[in-house]
Amino acid sequence: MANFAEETMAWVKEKYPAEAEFHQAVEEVVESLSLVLERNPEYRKAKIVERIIIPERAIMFRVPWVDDNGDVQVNHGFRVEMNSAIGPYKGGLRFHPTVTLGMLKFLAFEQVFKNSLTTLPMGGGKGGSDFDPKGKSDIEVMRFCQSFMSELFRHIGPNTDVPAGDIGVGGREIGYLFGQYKKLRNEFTGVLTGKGLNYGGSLIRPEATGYGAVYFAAEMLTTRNETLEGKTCLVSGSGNVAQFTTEKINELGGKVVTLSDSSGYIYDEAGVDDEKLKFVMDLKNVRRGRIKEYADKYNVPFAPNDPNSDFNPLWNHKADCAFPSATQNEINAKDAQNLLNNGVYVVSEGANMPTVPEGVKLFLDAKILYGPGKAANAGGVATSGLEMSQNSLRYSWTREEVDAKLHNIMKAIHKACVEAADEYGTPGNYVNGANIAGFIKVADTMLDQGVV
Ligand code: NDP
Ligand code: 2IT
Repeated sequence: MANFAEETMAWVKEKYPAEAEFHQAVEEVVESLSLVLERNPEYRKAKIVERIIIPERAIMFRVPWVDDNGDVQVNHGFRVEMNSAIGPYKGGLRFHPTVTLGMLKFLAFEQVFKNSLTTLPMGGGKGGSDFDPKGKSDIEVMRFCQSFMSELFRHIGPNTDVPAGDIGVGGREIGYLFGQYKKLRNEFTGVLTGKGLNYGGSLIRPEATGYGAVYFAAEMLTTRNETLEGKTCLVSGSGNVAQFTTEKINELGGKVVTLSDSSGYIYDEAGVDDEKLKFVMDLKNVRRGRIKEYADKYNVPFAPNDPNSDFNPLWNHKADCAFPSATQNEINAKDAQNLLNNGVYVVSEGANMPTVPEGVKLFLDAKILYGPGKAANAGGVATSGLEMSQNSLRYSWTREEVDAKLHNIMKAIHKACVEAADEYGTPGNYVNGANIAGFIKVADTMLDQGVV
């Protein structure tokens, strides 16, 4: 069956030569599936893997807008509707200059398995634009979002495709996108998640990805009868996921000593306590400033990114846990080795695919507690699913209710990963566990639904 993985990758690389991140995501999954495909020949016969790899639909469109100087700008817009076997397409929108169709295909592909793991009925999708919200005025962001939605609206709907946030898309952007959708459709409906609390958003949705990644780490630690109490943690990023990862680590008695953005990172040996975290939230969510200001305010070291370095010094500090929460491939092989050398034995990925394959291999060989993104960061989309449920009910659950459901979902995901890893002969391997458990539900459904 190793042949199947090789043949599939040769086909994917030939068909989509420029989509390196997509190759990486597909390769990890097909490598996990060899025994599953051997035990279930009906999946091969029905070409389930090939059908999961090809998006059901990929939409690409022009997004023209006018900047504050009156100059016309134009960006690319995309929505990849990857798989709707188990529910409407569901997944975030990313606004970042690096966005391409291939990048979104990797994210949509990961989303299919992640959403399957959540236990909720959601298919997989992802979209976005190469628009960079950094440095833009609120009005420019609004004009961009309105133009983006002027095309996207005809492809989405509460039972069809439900976008949400991701890098560069938070509450502000979701608000503008929702406003334009409502205007164009003349319909108030739960078509986006991550909405404001006044208009159908769910409590805990902003917190959910970070909280979920920490709950997942805590679950992994329980397998060794340990908790997060007293653990030193490295966190990257300083956006939505990093902020609420930090909040939950603090609540559970851990200490976060690093945060970063694309300019560099801070190291605070005393820990980013709740008061300092409040400063970070204001800095990033309101003033939209750079993390270096933290170093200036609290008199701690800041290291700017060194484009000539072959490792990221953020991952080279003594610690117990790492929560990569910025972006894909932010932990290279050297960083992974540095983490191991520094005593890190828990890695819970808030970001999507933050570790390169050689790094993943190092973690698996070292038998540390390594929770891959599609399991560890599934709390965000799971809580989006809970937002959809509340919108359908025209009701809101309390903070405690949503948090309890999120916590239970993260425990269920952890259990599903452990059981699948055991059943397929790789105990403790959460990568195989997540890929296999996520795949089987989608594959069985596709068999049930026929060749569509
Ligand atoms: P935000 O836009 O809120 O924050 C992103 C953070 O990562 C910022 O600090 C940003 O720095 C940094 N960053 C982004 N791109 C790069 C890059 N190329 N190099 C270095 N730093 C970078 O996004 P989120 O916190 O929402 O997302 C973070 C990660 O979590 C992503 O991988 C996302 O896909 C994943 N994720 C998010 C979920 C959610 O619910 N939001 C759910 C599941 C996963 P700067 O501001 O300087 O660009
Ligand atoms: O990567 C992800 O899971 C997200 N960005 C969240 C998707 C969602 O629909 O909430």
